[in-house]
Amino acid sequence: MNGQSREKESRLCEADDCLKEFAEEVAAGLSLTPKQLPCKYLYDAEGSRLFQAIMELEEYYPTRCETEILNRHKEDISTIVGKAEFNLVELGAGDGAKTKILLRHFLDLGLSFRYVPIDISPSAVQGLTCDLRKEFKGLAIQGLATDYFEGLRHLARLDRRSSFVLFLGSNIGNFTPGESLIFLSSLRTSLRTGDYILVGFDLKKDLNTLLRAYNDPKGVTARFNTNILRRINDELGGNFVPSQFEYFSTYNPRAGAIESFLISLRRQNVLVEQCGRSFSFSKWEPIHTESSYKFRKEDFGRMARRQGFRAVASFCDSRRYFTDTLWQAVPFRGSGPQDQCV
Ligand code: AVI
Repeated sequence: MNGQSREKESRLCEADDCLKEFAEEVAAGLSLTPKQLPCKYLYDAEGSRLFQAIMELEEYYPTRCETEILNRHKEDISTIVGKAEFNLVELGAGDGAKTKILLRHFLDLGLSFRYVPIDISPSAVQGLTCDLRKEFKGLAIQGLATDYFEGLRHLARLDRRSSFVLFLGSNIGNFTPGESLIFLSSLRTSLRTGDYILVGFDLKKDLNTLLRAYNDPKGVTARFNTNILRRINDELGGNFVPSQFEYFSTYNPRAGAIESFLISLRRQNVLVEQCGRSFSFSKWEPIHTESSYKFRKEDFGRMARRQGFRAVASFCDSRRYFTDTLWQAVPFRGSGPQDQCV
């Protein structure tokens, strides 16, 4: 086998592995009570396109808030992080619309960096890479389509330049509190002392604003969530009828999260061939598709300290809806990363 066919073969195996994992996670999630599906599977090509449409909605304030923050504070950010050569690594890069504000600013300043966008959707990474190559001649860019945790392993293997990691859009809010701590601790382990991260947190706010953001009247958010059923049909041989499920999203004040569901409108059985079985739904039974946690400043100050970071600066939009917080990796307490949670 020559080098090219070996590479093709290994890509096919990777795709097979991904499909197997998808089938396993769907089977596990639909066997739970209450049923759930991992929200990372919302982002195939169509899901990423729908999420971009969400970001343009008037009701979905986080994108506009973060755009305002980056425009207002790009100078503060570059002054802090831009002293030496660095890798600008973005986890969950999407269409990179907000990141372009920083890219343009860093290039105008003549900073020496390479951009490494990482996203679970191959189509998003491809589209972004093409788009940036056209828009920013001379930008060094090395995209990667994978999930966050594989992205962190890649980050740990990058060259010896320092890293500046972007984790914007309150993507961290899609983790449970426990998952956030595991994620931040893995992120800290992949970094070197002195590296920086910029993390976006959506803040707790009045309920109407929160509820409107996830219940837009055009139904884009409903389509975004329902798309996961179509994806299971296409990729795993499912026979979901998406119109027999209704999207429902509400704020759970005890969890501090918007929680989103697809609710079965009738009693039904759904076969998913790749899972090798069918799943039964009773009338009004929910599938939990996504949680979007909202934060208070005290919450993420504590998270930073517990996970080996020092909060350097915090930037808010004018309505105080959203914060981008800049953290620096500090030496672990004790003898190693395992000692940090004390
Ligand atoms: C990507 N993530 C931070 C979005 C959120 O707000 O939880 C995904 C989203 N779901 C519905 N609208 C937006």
